[in-house]
Amino acid sequence: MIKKLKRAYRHHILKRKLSTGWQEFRRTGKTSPDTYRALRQMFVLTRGGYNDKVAQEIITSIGKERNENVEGILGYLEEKELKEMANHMKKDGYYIFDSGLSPEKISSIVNFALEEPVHYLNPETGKQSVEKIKYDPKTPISPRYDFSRESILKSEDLQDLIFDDSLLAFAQEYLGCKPILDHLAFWWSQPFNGKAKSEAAQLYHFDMDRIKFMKFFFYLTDVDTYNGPHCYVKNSHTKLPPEISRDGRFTDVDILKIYGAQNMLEIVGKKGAIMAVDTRGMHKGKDLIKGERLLFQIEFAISMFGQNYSALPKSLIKVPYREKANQYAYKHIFE
Ligand SMILES: O=C(O)CCC(=O)C(=O)O
Ligand SMILES: [Fe+2]
Repeated sequence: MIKKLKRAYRHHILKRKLSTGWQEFRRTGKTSPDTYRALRQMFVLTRGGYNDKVAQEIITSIGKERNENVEGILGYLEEKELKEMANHMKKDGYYIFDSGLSPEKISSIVNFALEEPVHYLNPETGKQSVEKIKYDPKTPISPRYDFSRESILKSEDLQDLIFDDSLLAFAQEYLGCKPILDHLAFWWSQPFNGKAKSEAAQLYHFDMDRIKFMKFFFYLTDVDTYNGPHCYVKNSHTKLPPEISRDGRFTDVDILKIYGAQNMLEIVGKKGAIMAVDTRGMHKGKDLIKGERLLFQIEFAISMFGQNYSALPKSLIKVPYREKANQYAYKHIFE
């Protein structure tokens, strides 16, 4: 009884905070750290119910654009095929595409990632370095090396993916309304004796940056069980089980007990592989035993409400995409 009352009180407080937060967001386009914290707490408290309800309202109010015969990196797709693929993802929480990046594109992106200076996760402090270094495959100093979003935009190949019509169309089918590009990430991973696993996203967790979102993952190196496959718990993107009653990181043993081995997937793949993942579900990158992994990631959401990332300068957009960047899907992260 006391527990129930406590929960009701907490729910009431969070609801009030979020309602104020939404008003502020409508006015300013920004979410305060306090509101963002409330979003994460409400996600856990309602086991995702709050997100589902608010998402439905947003989806209805924004609506969809027609996806007629889209062409892009995922191939030439009719609406029916897009729907089928998105339905698989709605069921499982992830989808692995048949098509992938061409060998030319892969080597061009890898060369870029070997030349462009990168921040690294400092294993002592658990923070990202301010300085940038050149990634050296032979001298590991960290489990993870993240390119800044400004660096990402220097690559024309990556911009081709960021502005790809087929990815956008798939995101719309999955999310249910016109999607917004809301985040980009690109990083190298190396073995590092299991150090800084939490900061390197190598322990199971859920992401909760937005009300509803999804990520495209691109493997730029061959990924097997030893060099950091993305691990995903099948069908964990729906209601949170009662055992997951907090935010944070979870051990493999916790996850095994709650979801069962049959649902714990290691997504291995050749370089060039493309997948879509709803990382509201439980996931991690497996820490590496040998080799390396280079991964590019594009995130789409239904609303920017949530985590605040600084805007990116429009001037970084390459000529072919300057016009496109003004469209609804892209304009939110550029200024
Ligand atoms: O490294 C991975 O495969 C997972 C990274 C992760 O947690 C994320 O992108 O949200
Ligand atoms: Fe994550």
